[in-house]
Amino acid sequence: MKNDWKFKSAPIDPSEITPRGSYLSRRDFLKSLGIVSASAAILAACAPNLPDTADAGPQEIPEGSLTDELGDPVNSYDEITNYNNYYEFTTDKQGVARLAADFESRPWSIEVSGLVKNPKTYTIEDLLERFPQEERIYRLRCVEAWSMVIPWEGFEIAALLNEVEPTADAKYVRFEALLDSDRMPGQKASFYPWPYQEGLRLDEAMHPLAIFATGLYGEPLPNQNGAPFRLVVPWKYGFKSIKAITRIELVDYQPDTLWSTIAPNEYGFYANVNPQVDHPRWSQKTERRIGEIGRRETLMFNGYEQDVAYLYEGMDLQENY
Ligand SMILES: Nc1nc2c(c(=O)[nH]1)N[C@H]1C(S)=C(S)[C@@H](COP(=O)(O)O)O[C@H]1N2
Ligand SMILES: [Mo]
Repeated sequence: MKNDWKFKSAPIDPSEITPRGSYLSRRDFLKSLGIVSASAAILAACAPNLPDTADAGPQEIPEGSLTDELGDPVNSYDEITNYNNYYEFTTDKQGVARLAADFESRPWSIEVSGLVKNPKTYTIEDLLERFPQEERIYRLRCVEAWSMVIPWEGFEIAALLNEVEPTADAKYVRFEALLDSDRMPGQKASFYPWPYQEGLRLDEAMHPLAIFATGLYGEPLPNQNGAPFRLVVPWKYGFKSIKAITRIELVDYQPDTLWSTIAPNEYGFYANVNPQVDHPRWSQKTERRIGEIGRRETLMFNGYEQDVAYLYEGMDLQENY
């Protein structure tokens, strides 16, 4: 199923529209200029001091050359890395990039435990080596009614879960982010019940659209986007896609989540994108695509309805928001 699986919502396989590798990553771009890889690493580390042409990431991608399966162009690297929600650093979306710039995402390990036959602690290097990384161009729809299109690199959650083998009792997957207020200054705000945590039903986590992201635009994941390892669940509101994961636990109960703990009437466990279910304080019928003027209609399950609707058959989606 995995290899020949195609997006049902897509009229054409996205890889047929925008072949993988049709753009140059910054590393390849630097290579094409004759800059060797050792100095590329140094250049990357010093990027903020470089002139704009070398600084802005893969700006060599012709505008609009990469699209999602609906034909929407990807957002620019600049937009994706300078407008972020990441409360462990700050609640100011335009301030995350600067505050996260010096975050050390190595060494990093991810403990997988609970109701599994093969519990294991992986380093990020293990995961990158073990699971082939592929590109997935997904819409990200924030519960705050803005959205972007992001070219992620990563691998299916199912690949990792199949390796640790959930037991028959496992019903949900619980994800926990790093807890370290020395490295994440926003965690000094004690209003939030840190660490950030999230959860999925096991069948949601096993869905081929649900991935762990390790990169974007062909580069390692930037700190502000959740380096080195985050979840991406494109049919759900962005807050489900937890960044900086350090623990994954298979459990037999519906896990608490940070947002449903703070405001259960506003942020449910399911958090499926749904234009028919308004947030108590605003409408979810439309959204603002970053970089566009005006608003777009919000699509059921963020446009992935044909792929995921079966997961919720017979469920009341007004109740299970
Ligand atoms: N650990 C953690 N993960 C998080 C958040 C956060 O504050 N902390 N914010 C979430 C929200 S609300 C959104 S919209 C997305 C934003 O992802 P991006 O900044 O990569 O676009 O990350 C989600 N994951
Ligand atoms: Mo969000």
